[in-house]
Amino acid sequence: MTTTCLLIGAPVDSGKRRRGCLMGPDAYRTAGLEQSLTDLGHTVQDLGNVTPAPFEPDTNDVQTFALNETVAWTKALTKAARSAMERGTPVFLGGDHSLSAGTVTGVANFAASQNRPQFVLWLDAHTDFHTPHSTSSGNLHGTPVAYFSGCAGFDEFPPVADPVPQENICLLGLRSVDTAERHAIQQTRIRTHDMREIDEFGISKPLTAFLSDVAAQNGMLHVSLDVDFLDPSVAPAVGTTVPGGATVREAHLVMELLHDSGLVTSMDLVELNPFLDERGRTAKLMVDLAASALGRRVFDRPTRSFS
Ligand code: 6HN
Ligand code: MN
Ligand code: MN
Ligand code: MN
Repeated sequence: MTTTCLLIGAPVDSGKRRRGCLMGPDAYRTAGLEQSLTDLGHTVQDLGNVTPAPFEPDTNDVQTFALNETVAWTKALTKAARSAMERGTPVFLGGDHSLSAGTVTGVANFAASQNRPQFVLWLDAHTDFHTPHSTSSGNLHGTPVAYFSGCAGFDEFPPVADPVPQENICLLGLRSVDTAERHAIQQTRIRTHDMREIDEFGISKPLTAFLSDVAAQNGMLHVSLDVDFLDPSVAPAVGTTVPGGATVREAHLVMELLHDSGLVTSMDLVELNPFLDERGRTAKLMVDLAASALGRRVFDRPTRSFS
């Protein structure tokens, strides 16, 4: 199945203090994302980079760093995501994870217009379930899941028209969860799968269970891939490395299963900080993973018959 893939740069760098994610979109372009997807037979359009809505300079960065800028990005990306869904399968090139406050609310708004439920697969070491009130780092890249699922405490942000239902959210790869997030998430129906579970039972088990539910409800599926889902030994270009992450093969298997499912309707590639990369290896791995999600495979797997 070929797809119209829309590459949309989201050089958001306001979600944390360490700079560099603004270079992400160009790193993906340099690593050959467009060609990789074209080689799979897809129609690929690079729509360039989104720019934030106008915003007042942030003067008080104590409780939440760069709040106005992040709100401005959220507004612009919600719009960009909503309209891209009319035209194809958007792949958002981050940018830090605060961008998903915009992309997910935009795609969920489109799903609602189609009377279809929105689902989100969150591939990340972290839950990103803080609110602007619970965060101790003040870094808003740690908050998008709470925002798009409709939690209170985001008064400065646009209201969320179509919150993603908790039971439609699957967090996979967890290994660094702050106390406030742990307490909050345990009160929800969000599906959480930590690395311990993945080690013991394999990564395909929770994923295929989730995908069956998406399919059964004719859902739309947004996949948000944080670089730190991967083990830092294979993906060093991220500011929030946590040891014990997914291997190259575990990550590819996730992407291959996603492609086989035919359910993915939008995707984010987030948290790549090219300033921290080693000769582009993390950018290239992320491009390869995106290609797997869009159908790259070593061999077709024909049904074998023994007669
Ligand atoms: N990410 N929980 C930490 C914080 O600062 O709130 C880390 C957040 C990481 C954000 O994964 O995109
Ligand atoms: Mn994240
Ligand atoms: Mn993370
Ligand atoms: Mn925190």
